[in-house]
Amino acid sequence: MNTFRLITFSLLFTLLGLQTPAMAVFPATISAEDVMVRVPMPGRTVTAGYLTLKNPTDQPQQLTAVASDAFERVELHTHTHVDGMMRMHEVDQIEIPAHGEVALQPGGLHLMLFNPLIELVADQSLDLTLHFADGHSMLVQAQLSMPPRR
Ligand SMILES: [Cu+2]
Repeated sequence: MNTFRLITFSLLFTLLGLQTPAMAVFPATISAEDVMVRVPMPGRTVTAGYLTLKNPTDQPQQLTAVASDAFERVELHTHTHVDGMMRMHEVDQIEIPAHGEVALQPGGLHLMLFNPLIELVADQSLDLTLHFADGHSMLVQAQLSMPPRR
């Protein structure tokens, strides 16, 4: 679809009092899906968060930090195998490849959230702010979920 057609379409939608289709006008950007934070286990002050980041742009993007009003501190973590043991450690950033995605999930990359500042209740949601290396940030809603039973 060429630019003239896009403009015509936008004008038509405007004349009809409809919203202009967002995809036709704004450039593609990072999206976050399945954003989830575990309710901490009883007596614990640390918990994990997971999400999938999709990057429809032509450039790789890097998630550099996550912040939440509900926690004192949030770190980016990964798991590595050391001498047959699963260990986790902090990473500086998480890369989302161009036209690709990265999943933060149990056993791999994840968010580590420290010292909740509010009471966390399953099925409620909380805001996370994602910060990227190119300077932009994004507010996403995380669903609070109970830890898996063992
Ligand atoms: Cu961790």
